Amino acid sequence: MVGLRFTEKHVLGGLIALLVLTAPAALALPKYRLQAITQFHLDDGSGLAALDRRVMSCSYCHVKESGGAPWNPFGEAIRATFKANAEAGGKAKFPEILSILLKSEQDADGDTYPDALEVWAKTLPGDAESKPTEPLETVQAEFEAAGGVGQFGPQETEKK
Ligand SMILES: [Ca+2]
Repeated sequence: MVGLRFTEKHVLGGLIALLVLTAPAALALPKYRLQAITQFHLDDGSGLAALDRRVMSCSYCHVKESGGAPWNPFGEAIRATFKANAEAGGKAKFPEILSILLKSEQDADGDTYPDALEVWAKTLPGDAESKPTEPLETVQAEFEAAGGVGQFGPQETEKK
């Protein structure tokens, strides 16, 4: 009996290890998320960290916290930018796509604050419930004074 319990323990341990290895679907595309965090300058101990335990939640672009389909309006805007670029014969990668999208001055979630402005204000561009508290004109002026959309261009290190 002692020997059997020993074996059961091992089987159980193996199952737990398997679950730990296969469970984090949220980490399916960590590259995109890490790239966006860097490109959006979100790794500076800003207020966005309060929205998730890790600086940028998967729900920044996805509907579900576990990532994957479906996407929220900002995630869909990224997908649409990828599609338009490919259809035009472009081969833009993720950092360039983000830059193209933010420069296009779209407002994915329709809360009147353009995506680039929300990225800079550290609110969620794919959630209309999340937006800056100051008037649009004020935030826009502060954003331009701080360098505008140019600061969200593809990072130099990614071109190497
Ligand atoms: Ca918005």
